[in-house]
Amino acid sequence: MAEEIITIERHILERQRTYPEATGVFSSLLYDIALVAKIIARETTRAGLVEILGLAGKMNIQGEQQMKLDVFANETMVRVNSYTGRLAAMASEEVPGIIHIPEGYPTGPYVLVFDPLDGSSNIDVNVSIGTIFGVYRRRSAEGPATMEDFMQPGRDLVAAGYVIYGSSTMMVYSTGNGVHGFTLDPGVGEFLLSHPDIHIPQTPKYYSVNQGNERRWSDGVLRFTHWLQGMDEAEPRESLSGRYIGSLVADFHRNLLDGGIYYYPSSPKRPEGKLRLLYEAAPLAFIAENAGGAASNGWQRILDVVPESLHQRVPLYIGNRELVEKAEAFIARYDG
Ligand code: AHM
Ligand code: MG
Repeated sequence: MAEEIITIERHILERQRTYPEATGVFSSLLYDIALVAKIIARETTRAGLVEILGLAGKMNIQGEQQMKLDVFANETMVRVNSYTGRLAAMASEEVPGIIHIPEGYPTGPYVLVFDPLDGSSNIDVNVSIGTIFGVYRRRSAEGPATMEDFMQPGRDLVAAGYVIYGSSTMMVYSTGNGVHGFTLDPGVGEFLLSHPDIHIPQTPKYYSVNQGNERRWSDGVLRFTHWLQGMDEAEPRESLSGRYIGSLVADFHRNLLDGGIYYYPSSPKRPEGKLRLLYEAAPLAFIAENAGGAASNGWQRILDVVPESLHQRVPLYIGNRELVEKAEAFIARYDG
């Protein structure tokens, strides 16, 4: 019998039907994000052709130079989602403050957080990049959204996901009911269900960390890494293979499908770590947990960390639960 072909639209709608009280706003929001993904994917694959590469000359809030494609991705997300009446506001890694809905347009019950184009150092060299997003229900009653609407821990996410622009474009999302992956058929412009109900494999294969930072690691991180490499004499194990792309989405995606751990620890140079809680760590932690994995900042579950500011950073350990717990154990023992 032939396999069924399921578009992301149908998948989202069918899930919605299992919630009789659902108004459809949330489903439409997810579909809007899929549209943004398609537009960014189109632009990414044409990047070298349309001379879009290079620096736009602006600095973002993190003091980094923005690539043109970052600006494009950010603007696309904002333009698609500003006028639909589904959102109360947005927050982006590329924008300092809350992105409000323009005056005169209706607001909705959700807020959207996103990293429009993650792994931007990889754009110029044709290596995979990604988009990360999270959706929360607004907390304030009505009118323009407030900071309170964004200072929610990841455990309160109603949906999260990412898009990877790789050898093909994939969108992976969860609403807390399994993790599902869709591959873009560029010919018809549809995301088709290719990876239903993703579970991180029991046996991990890879560890992913920027080994170039090794001299700045704490004892705990160093010893944990030696353990992953099978070099811990007290507790020998089969060594994992090292893989590091430097695009969080791509590194996370590979480890989700093949098993493994990604980590970006804190260091004296970056005491808070590098990655952003709201735009990167929390949404991917939501995906990881829903796929049977885990995510921690080294001592606390990422989904329990309550943000105090929009652009807050966190150390991140994410992937197979057993490995994340082991990282916590090494950190507690040697860095405590
Ligand atoms: P970005 O949001 O500015 O692209 O930074 C986040 C990226 C992640 O995708 C990646 O895992 C990490 O930074 C790589 O950092 P490093 O080059 O320090 O290893
Ligand atoms: Mg990023």
